[in-house]
Amino acid sequence: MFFVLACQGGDKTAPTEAPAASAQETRAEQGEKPEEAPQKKAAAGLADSLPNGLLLAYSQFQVVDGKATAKPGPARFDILTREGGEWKTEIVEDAQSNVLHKALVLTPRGQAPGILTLGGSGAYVKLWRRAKGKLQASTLWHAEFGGKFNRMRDAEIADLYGDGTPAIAVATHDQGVVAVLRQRVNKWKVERIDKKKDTFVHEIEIGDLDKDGTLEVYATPSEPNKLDAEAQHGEVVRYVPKKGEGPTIVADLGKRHAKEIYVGDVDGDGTDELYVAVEALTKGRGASLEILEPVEIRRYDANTAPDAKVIIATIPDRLCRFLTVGDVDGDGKREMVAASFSKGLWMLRPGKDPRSEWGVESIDRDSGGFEHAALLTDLDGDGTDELYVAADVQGELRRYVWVRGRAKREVILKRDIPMSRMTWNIMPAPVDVLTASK
Ligand SMILES: [Ca+2]
Ligand SMILES: [Ca+2]
Ligand SMILES: [Ca+2]
Ligand SMILES: [Ca+2]
Repeated sequence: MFFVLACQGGDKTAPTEAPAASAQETRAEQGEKPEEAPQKKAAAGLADSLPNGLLLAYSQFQVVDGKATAKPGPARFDILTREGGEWKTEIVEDAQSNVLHKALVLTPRGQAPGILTLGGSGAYVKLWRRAKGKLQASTLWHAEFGGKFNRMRDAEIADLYGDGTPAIAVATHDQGVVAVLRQRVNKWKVERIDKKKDTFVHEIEIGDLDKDGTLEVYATPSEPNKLDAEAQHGEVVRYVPKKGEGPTIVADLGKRHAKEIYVGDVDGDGTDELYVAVEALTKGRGASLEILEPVEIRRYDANTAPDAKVIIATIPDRLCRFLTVGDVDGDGKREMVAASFSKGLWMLRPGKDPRSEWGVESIDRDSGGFEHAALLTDLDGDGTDELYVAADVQGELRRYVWVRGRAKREVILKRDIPMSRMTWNIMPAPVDVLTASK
């Protein structure tokens, strides 16, 4: 039963240059039961087919004797669509990297859309398109930065130069490189707009906080990740590529740092603002780890001082790696969902004054993950956003819809060995783009 379902959904597509194909074949030959089965049962109100699907970016780990090891397998992204009353998964592996941090749709000027991926170790930005049904990648940028790690960590796409051409702003590890990829006739030109020794840049966001019509790029450089509880300094910096400006520090986080930021007009006043999920200040380690100051969600407007602490919410956890924004109840006002490491999902709603404390309520405590990737998006196109969450601790991809003010959870996918995979990002995409020329 599981196998049949997985076969229907599991058209594994290997990139042409990836030697991973043999590994996949081996797995199939051994008759190993696919570890993941799409959940067939639909919740009330879930249509048999959806016009939009999801792109899920993963690292995966080899399984020995039923247990996940620390040994990474090839990087992977999944294309998830819903057709004929079933969720269907197409798996794409890329052996040139051991992690894909993000997969998203890119439509270059004058070209058909493709799927852009950001890979780590090796660091690759690739664009995937179908040829005779198979997804094949072309490399837009490959780099070795000269440090210990080579990772493309995040990217956002926008018309940064106001010339009608999408540009790709990219964050990398571990030499602080921030780059903008600009479309040229037959290639993408890489402009490095920053570099800093031994620095991880985790996240990119794009918006127009000062409302001058020119887009700004925001990034989160920090000291290299430390697994112990020592302080890790970080900041948020701004670049204005069109004006050649930056980096300019917009948030100085002192002994703390952030891996997650969000830029957008959440409060609906017509101007973008920046939200920074500042990780906790902790003492001790392991079982004696103590949270001195929990996760804070801080707000910065164009005129907010870098050392200001406009805290709109605190989350009683150590880490918060995902903020996602949408309208879960269709009232035209936007909500923010914060996905924290081990304390679940949180709903944040601005009150009368969106520059002071917001309402915070727990959506689901039983949801966790190191990244805990989450996305509010309207896959069924009914005007309200659903919440999609990769609960990696539970090994489930879940969907939440709000019914009479309460979040209702359903499971889309479940894997037997939760630790065998880590979900780094979830992005929406139109089904016709995902399946074009299939
Ligand atoms: Ca601006
Ligand atoms: Ca606003
Ligand atoms: Ca709302
Ligand atoms: Ca919807």
